[in-house]
Amino acid sequence: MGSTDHDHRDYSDIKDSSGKFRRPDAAFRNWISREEGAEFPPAKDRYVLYLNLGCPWAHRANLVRSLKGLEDVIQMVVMDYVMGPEGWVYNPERSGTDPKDPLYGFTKHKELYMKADPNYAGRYTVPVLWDKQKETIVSNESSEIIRMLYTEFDEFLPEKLRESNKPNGGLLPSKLRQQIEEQNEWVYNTINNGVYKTGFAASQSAYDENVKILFENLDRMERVLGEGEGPVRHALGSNHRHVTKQAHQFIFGAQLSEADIRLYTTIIRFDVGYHTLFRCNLKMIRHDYPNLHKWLLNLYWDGVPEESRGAFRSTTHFRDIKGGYALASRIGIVPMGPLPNVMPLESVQE
Ligand SMILES: N[C@@H](CCC(=O)N[C@@H](CS)C(=O)NCC(=O)O)C(=O)O
Repeated sequence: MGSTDHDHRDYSDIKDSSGKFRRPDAAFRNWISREEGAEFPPAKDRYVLYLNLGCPWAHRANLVRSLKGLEDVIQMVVMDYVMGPEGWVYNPERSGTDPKDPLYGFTKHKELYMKADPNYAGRYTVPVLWDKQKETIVSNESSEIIRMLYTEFDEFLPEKLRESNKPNGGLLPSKLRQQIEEQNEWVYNTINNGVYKTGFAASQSAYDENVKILFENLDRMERVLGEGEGPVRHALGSNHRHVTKQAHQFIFGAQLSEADIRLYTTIIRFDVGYHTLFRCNLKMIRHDYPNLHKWLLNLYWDGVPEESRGAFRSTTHFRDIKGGYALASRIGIVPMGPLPNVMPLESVQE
């Protein structure tokens, strides 16, 4: 294996004996809650989101913070997309990031984990939701952080941005919850984490197996987004025949939900990152998946601004995505294409 100019940590330590990539579970799993006596109650300017702009899991949290309009309620600290030997670091040279940790002056993310728990022995992952008052990590699991952000800070927001006032029940409506959970399960295993299982496969057989599963499930999602099949039919019950093209902008029809958020951060990285650098190269979103591509561009270019509020585009940073994967894949050379990073909306409009 040739070395790169950058001395960075890689993922070669997290594979099993057959060369399969296994993502370890997050370690800090507390919840911010409005309930009386909660250990971590919601408050303005008490919590800080630590992340970088390359990581898809961190992107979920950044996206929901913007979608919800929580920029003035929850502080955000941005690290570099390049890792040092001990994990994520700050880079005073990189525009659009914090030169060092504004709370403690740390230069490495590891130091924040050590402050929370001096005996911590796991990975120093992003995102992290930090409590300035208790000086500890609330959570480092993105799927749980985003759920806290949907509802628990609503008292600090204008009426119309509160989940209880959203006409369709918000990002995780109770009537769709079970279907969203079911979809999260297969999408996580085969697509969100499927690209990592493919890209970090350390044997030919692990790669061959996972690349096939990934594309079978992208094909499945393409069908789900097509008319007449998938969750829209269930969500709308017997009225499914009346679903119009117009109504079918999101995975669950006319409303943006958690399912869109969790899929977006992987699909927007697909052509520019995973296709080349993770060898997920049987097909591309822009050329081979018309429904997924249309769905993606509708989110990125704000096709339904009342739902997406410019948040998908404003939290997507291609420099950090392309640079981050170039290093994570150990190649270290950032591919120029495909260009443009994202196609114009007109390319999918009839
Ligand atoms: N389950 C976590 C996974 C987070 C994660 O693996 N983040 C990666 C970046 S994409 C990371 O920080 N890795 C650091 C390391 O492995 O040292 C979540 O969804 O929040």
